Amino acid sequence: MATSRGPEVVFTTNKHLVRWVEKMAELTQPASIHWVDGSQQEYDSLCAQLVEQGTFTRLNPDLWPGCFYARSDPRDVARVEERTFICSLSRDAAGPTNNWEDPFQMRRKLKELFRGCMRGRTMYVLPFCMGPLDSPAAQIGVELTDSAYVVVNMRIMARIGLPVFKEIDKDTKRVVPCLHSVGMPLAPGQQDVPWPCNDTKYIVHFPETREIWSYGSGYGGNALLGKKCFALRIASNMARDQGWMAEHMLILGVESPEGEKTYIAAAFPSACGKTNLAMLIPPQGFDGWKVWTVGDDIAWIRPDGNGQLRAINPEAGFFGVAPGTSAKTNPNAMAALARNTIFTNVALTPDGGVWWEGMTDAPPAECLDWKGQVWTPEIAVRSGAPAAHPNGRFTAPAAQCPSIDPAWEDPQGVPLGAIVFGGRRSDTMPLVYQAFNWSAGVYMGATMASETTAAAVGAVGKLRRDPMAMLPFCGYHMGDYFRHWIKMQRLLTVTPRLFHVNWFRKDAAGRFIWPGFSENMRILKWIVDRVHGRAQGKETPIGWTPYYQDIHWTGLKMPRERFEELQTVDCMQWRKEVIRHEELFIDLHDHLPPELIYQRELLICRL
Ligand code: TSX
Ligand code: MN
Repeated sequence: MATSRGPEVVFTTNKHLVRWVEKMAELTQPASIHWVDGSQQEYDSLCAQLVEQGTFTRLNPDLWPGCFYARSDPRDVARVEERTFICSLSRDAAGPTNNWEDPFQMRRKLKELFRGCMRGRTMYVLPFCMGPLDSPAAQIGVELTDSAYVVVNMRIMARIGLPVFKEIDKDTKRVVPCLHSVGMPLAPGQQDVPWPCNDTKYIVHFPETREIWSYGSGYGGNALLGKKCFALRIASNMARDQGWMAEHMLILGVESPEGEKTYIAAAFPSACGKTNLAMLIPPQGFDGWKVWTVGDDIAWIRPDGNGQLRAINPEAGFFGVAPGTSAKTNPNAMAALARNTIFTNVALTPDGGVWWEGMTDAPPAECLDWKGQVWTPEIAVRSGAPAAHPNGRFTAPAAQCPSIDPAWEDPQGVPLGAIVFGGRRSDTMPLVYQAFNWSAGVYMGATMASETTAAAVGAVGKLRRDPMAMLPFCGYHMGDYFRHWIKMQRLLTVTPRLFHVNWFRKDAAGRFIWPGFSENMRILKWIVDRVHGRAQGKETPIGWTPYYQDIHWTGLKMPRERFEELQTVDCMQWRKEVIRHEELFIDLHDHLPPELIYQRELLICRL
């Protein structure tokens, strides 16, 4: 198989790009260079090569056509926040919520790490476009990687290959250079392992020069550099400078039986079911209503010529958490991942299929777990070990999702009527409320928090602040980020309405009060009605809440008292909540916009 290509085919006429590739090849010393064309043949041959290497197992084509299965090294299973750096010129520009190192020192350190790190491997030159190729909002990067796993995953998650080289050669957009290595060079004759990686890990962003350097990991957000590194950390810097927003948000469209379409973007921390909401199927009692999916993770949002916010999904696929995904919780995701999907760190069944906790009511009698060990329900009772890693993933093409919006690749993006924040809160937070205005809504997003679950590391049930769900993803000072949010209003003629939802409130007995999932449609409809000025709002100290009679209840038994319990705004709980807002604000105080200080005062007065 030809792995070394280059001079015989001209992939790009961009001299800067060619020179950078040469320079990085000189530094990392790969055995060969492969310019990625993005074709199906190339994808097929890379997958075949990954099967040969033992990285991939081809799943049973009768059950899972076009699907592959991978197990990572057990030391390389998630993003590594403590190894993620924002190397701006000044420490102050990165802010207290990011790890910072001096960019010159970091560059020196990285050069040493990367020196010869691709020996014995192929360096793939992977051009990728975040956003539809023909979109003025799209951005381009080139990832140099020594991982074929990264190349095939990126082919699902982004637009890659020849059309992107063609775009680069137009020279109309700046290219973000991204260097990635698993950090495990091969000596001559050395046997490779299925999942090469290194215990030393660095995920480094240079916001001023717009560069990404990633070393030591082959997993998810550490390695698929278009996603969190580019589309959030680097893009949040571009967005601040250029007057747009790079957000950790799903985008969905609600269509009424009359054909009215309202788009909503929503930010949730992990373990709140973002992907499930993005692919919601309306419940009983919502005949003729439809929810369309534009994206499940990232939104790039900018004002159009009329001062209306429009959003694009910069991604082309879903890199979703598998455990908990089922035909009950998310049939659209199950359909999307039924073919042409890459599964990582889930369980492998004897018939060449995949399984994970929550996929079916009954577990398989026997399978191989994510570590490759024999797993049975009986063994699991004794060991407590799950078959799939809690962060096990599917990489599935967005186009395969049955609810994918007809406009999901519209180069202009979709117009946003509402922005929703949310968190997992067992108390204090009502099911839904609307902010009084833009500033109050920014305060709402800035003070957002979520309780930790077993899926995350650390204590279960601990409240964590996660402003706009961007805490791990904002590529600059969080206080300046709030300032940017406040300033965005000036660019708008119509401001989207801002809401907060909490599907996870519990009663005194510790049970979830709200059934969630499809039933969330009832709340989406109230939000849509508010956007169009059709529903009343009840004024409370924190914002507007729905009246019982303004929620469409057909198909769900929800006694008025139960609903009031869900919507309770308890001033005593809220006074405690506002005190806790101070914890975050104290860290950011010298960069906080005065509007947020003022909003906090107003809230305290109303309580
Ligand atoms: O994704 C969830 N959503 C959003 C769906 C569109 N989950 C799963 C969270 C983990 C990713 C939820 N879990 C939701 C929810 O709205 N709500 C809950 C809590 C819950 C769990 C089970 C029940 C009810 C609520 N079961 C019964 O009522 C039988
Ligand atoms: Mn995410």
